[in-house]
Amino acid sequence: MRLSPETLASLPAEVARPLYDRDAQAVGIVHFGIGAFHRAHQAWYTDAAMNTGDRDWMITGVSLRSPGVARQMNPQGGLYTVAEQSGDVPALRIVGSVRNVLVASEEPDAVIAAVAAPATHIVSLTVTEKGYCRTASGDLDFEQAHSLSFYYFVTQALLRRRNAGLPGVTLLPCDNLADNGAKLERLMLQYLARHEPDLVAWFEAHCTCPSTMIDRIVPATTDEDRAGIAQALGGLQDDACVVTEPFSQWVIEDKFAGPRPKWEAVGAQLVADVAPYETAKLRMLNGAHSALAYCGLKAGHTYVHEAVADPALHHLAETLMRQEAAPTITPAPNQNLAAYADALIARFANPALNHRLIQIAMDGSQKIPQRWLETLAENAAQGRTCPAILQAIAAWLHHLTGANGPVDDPLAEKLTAIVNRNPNPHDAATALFTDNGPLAGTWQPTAADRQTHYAWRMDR
Ligand code: CS2
Repeated sequence: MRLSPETLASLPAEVARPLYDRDAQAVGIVHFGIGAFHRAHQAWYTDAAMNTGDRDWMITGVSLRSPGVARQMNPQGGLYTVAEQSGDVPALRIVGSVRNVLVASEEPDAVIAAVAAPATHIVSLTVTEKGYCRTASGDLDFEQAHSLSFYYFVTQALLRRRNAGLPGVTLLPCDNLADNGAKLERLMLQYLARHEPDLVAWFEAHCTCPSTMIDRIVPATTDEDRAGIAQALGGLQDDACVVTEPFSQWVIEDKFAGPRPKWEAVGAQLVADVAPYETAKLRMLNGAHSALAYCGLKAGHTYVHEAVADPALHHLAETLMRQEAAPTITPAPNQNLAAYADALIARFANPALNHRLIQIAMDGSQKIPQRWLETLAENAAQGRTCPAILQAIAAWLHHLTGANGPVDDPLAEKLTAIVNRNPNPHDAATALFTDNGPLAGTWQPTAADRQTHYAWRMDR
């Protein structure tokens, strides 16, 4: 038996469930990229908001290509479990905010209709860093942004909205990019200027793209997780369940084109400027995560909690966060970066969360600029080097040799070719980070850096 609206009543009493009448709520949000992260984060906040009485914020999820999530969620009427893990017994909650999942490659018209529907006010995105289809210089890569990208679907729907005299929408990016709202707005405008120039002025007048900082550690769900959750659900199978940590944070720029859920009533922060939170999160949490991933894999570890328990890597993460990243951040008045670093180390150490280093290691080319290179550049401008990040770069170069298995990165071919052609790490770094290299533009190794660490055969 699967978890579904019909079987909901038979769940054990300790499992929390939606307090609202799901069938009586309209869809107000269309979400592109309905993976585990969205289910444990924005959909979870939205469910909580509806639990407090907020109405009509059901979510239609969209997968661009893969039918996997639709197959998991639609037979369950969109219901799924969020399991918060920290000790032995996870806290379980059934989330009810997802109405259905559409697969864009199979039913493109339904996706356009969902975004164009009068009740839809927000189009949110977790399409990963590479899903924004950017060139190395940050412009839209028109080859990638083709008819199966969110740009296409949103544009087609906005045309319909404008022609029908409907209001615009808020485009809400929830991916780990610096200044994600401004970036999305710029890319979207480039897409429109090329494909629907008549829509540019309407978009500027009727749509907004707030920036957001989103945070919750969500490892990929395993078969073992699914088996454990089925047992806790009294035998009901949940193919769409997600496992996460108790912590979550969402800081949102208060710049909406129309109505929005009262997310602030359930823990989100609506602020005028997201930048200090976003910068701290990307450079400290994600920066340390990526360093632990590449250095941890090199040292033979599998999970984040194992890597951070290794004294050398613990020291590396501490140094990166406190001595390299934190000095580049101007905190918001209520933000304490030392306390933030303490909390991050504790979160990484959560032994109940099997967060694989290899999951974090993927798509390095898309992550490294905002996680490491901006920190390196800002320190270089002050005449400082960053030995921890340089060591992490060395470990990334090592990863690119195929040392940890096939390289999962949209630029894999280019990156591995550079590393194989340049066995000397200094040459490899020069080819990657300078001139027309795939990561050129944010930082380039200085003379002092060259004397510091990054030799991938060096010991950690
Ligand atoms: C991780 C993030 O996979 C990764 O690259 O660093 O997904 C991280 O777990 C989240 O950003 C935490 O909010």
